[in-house]
This record gives sequence, C-alpha cells and structure tokens, in this order.
Amino acid sequence: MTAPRRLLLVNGPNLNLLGTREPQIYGTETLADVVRLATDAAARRGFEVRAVQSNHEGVLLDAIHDARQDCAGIVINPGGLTHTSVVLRDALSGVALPVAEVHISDVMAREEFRHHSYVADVAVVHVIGEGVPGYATAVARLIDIVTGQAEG
Ligand code: CA2
Repeated sequence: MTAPRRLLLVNGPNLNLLGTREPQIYGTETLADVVRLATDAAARRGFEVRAVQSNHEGVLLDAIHDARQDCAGIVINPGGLTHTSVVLRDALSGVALPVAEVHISDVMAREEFRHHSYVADVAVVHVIGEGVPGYATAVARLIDIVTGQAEG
C-alpha cells in the first residue's frame, strides 16, 4: 500500500489561546493561522493536514491512535504536556509514525522545568524557538522524511 499523503497536526493544551495572551512569548498569530500555515506548507508538497487541538489529553491520544489508519506522520506541539506526559509519549511511540516536535518558544531559554521533553526522543524532527513559522519548517522536514527526500 502507498503511504497516505496526509499529516496529523496536533496542538496540545492552551494552544487555543494563541494570539490572545503572552504575545511577547508566543507572538500574535492565532491557532487558525497555525493550521493555515501548516496546511499551505503541506499542500505545496501534495499533502493534506488534519488538525486537532484539545485541552484534554485523552482526545489527543485518540487522535494519535486514529492517525495509524490514514496519516503518514504527526506534527505535534504538545504544549505543557511536553514536560509531564509519559502517556502522550507512549501514544506517539506506540503508533510508530514519524513525529515532528514543534515549540513556538525557545524552551531551553525559559524555566528549567521546560528543558526536558518526554517527546524529544520519539521525534525525528525538532523545531524549537522559531515562532509560528516553525510549524511550516516542521511540515516540510517531516514530508522530506516520509517521502524519502531527507538528506542523509
Ligand atoms: O513554546 C511552545 O510552543 C510550548 O510548547 C508552549 C506551551 C509551553 O507549556 C511549552 O513549554 C512550550 C504552552 C502553550 C500555551 O500557549 C499559550 C498561548 C497564548 C497564551 C497563553 C498560552
């Protein structure tokens, strides 16, 4: 079977607040802008994006599990779950799809509790601190991998 030309875009808790508060950290673009940017970046390569954002961990896990059926990879900004959730990490590792981890802010330049990611070592792409445009970078790099066009 040929790999599906679709990515799952996952945004974790509180990312629905993008563009409404803390612009000095997260910028002024909204979650809708993020989805549009990722969708356009994917479309340039002939891929679709299915986007989910939730403040409920179980909803995110179900979306990740469902991606096994029809997605070639997962782009995820897990929000604060990055630093707390073994459960989310297990879901990503369990579906065995290539994962791109995105953070809008430079987590390594922030509080120490943000320095550890439970997702980092199950992800093959990491885009950190590039702001919202980092989602487009993550989409492009993940598509390079799933289509076998990544540099060796
Ligand atoms: O930099 C990122 O993308 C983060 O994943 C964002 C998370 C944070 O817990 C991570 O350490 C880094 C927080 C998402 C909350 O987003 C908000 C956006 C606007 C206003 C309030 C929260």
